[in-house]
Amino acid sequence: MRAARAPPHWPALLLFCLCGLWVQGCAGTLPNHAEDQALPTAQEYRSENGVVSAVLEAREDTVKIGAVSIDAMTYNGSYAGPVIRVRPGELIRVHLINHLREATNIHFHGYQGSPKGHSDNMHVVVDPGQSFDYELRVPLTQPPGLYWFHSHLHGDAERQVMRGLSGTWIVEGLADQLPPIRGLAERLLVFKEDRLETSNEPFVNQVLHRYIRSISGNLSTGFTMRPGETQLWRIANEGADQPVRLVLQDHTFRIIARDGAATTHEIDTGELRIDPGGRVEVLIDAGPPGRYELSSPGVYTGTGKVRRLGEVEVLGIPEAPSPQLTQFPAVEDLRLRPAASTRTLAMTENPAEGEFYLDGKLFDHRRIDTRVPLGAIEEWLIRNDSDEYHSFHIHQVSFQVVEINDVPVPFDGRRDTVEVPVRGSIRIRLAFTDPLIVGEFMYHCHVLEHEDRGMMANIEVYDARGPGQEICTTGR
Ligand SMILES: [Cu+2]
Repeated sequence: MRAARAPPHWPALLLFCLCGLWVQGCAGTLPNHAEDQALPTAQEYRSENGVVSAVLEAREDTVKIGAVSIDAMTYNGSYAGPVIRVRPGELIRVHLINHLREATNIHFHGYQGSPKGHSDNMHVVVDPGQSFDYELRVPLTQPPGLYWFHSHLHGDAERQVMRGLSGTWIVEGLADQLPPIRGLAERLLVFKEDRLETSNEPFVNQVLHRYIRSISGNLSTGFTMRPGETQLWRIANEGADQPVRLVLQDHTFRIIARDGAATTHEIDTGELRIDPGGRVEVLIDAGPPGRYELSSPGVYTGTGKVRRLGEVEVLGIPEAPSPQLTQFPAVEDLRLRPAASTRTLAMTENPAEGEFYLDGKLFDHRRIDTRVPLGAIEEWLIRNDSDEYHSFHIHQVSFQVVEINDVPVPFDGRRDTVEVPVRGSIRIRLAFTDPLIVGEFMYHCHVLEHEDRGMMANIEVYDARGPGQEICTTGR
């Protein structure tokens, strides 16, 4: 471990136009590969006596995604990534061994505990051949739901995540908050993306255009449901740069949680959109017997192109759908609290230089960009003063979106990752009220290409009263 990250060396990657990627990437229909038809069993770690212990070996691997071989970086050989299941109050121990030929580290996305020491500390750098013991106490107040962890090494995060260095953590207890979902069949869908610089395979070139979007480690997937059966799908976008759009033919997604936290009510939609780093948890009520296509419409192409991701076959003995959810956990509407400070944040870029900025500055790990006293409720206006897609994410705290493009947004819960519209803005409220988060952490664009190229900043939450003083901790 090094104590701090040296100034970044920019990897010799080509700047990659998001629009161009989607224009190329979404056409065509994938052939059915027999090996695609089942979701692989993830390597799962569960807690014993309040502790979940995982050994994660970061290494280079050649992995098969459907019929396509890619040069991957994985934890323990699994491209889809391991899964850690934990409950609030328990301890996560991860022994990271770096077998790569380059440095790496791990960020636990959505973790609302300490950013210091061996916890979710972004100043940790694990050099090749070295190891590091992460130890994270899951706060009792951590919302139960879906989270993920990934490499967060500034300058290399996009490439390492694209090649596979991520996994999933699930905080158990969602059914305690939403009892009608107890006992439902549960599916975990992990989306990742990779792009190959070259390929000799016509299928990869002509159908995939060398853009490998995978679903739980496969090019496509398929599974069955009974007519009327309700399932819980937990869907994570662990891709580096791209939003995921998802449609299940003739079916509705009943959103019950987003970014690991229950929403304030059920939100029904025919099409999911998940920003990079984002997660949703949805209920699906299976329709009449038949085969239904799972697909991803293209983003920004305007051409209506669709990538087929698999299908759900509905067959067997009918079941009664689970009842509508009427009771959701109480979450405070942060608009009802006075904001101690209002800040404005601009996302800008210089395409000619391949540089991306927050407030006109490239990231510098030695610089604290924002200082916030513990206990503050703040309002941030985040502007996208550029012509491309950005996604805002902050470590350690979730936030409430109150406006998009100056239009008020109905309160429906907290997020930790959200799109900032092109040439538009979002206004969010953040509660820096939990003493656990005192320390330094980061906020950034979760298009990791942009983060690597500078669109990130440091925040310090400090305890103005000094350690050991009473601080109001309501308003999470
Ligand atoms: Cu961005």
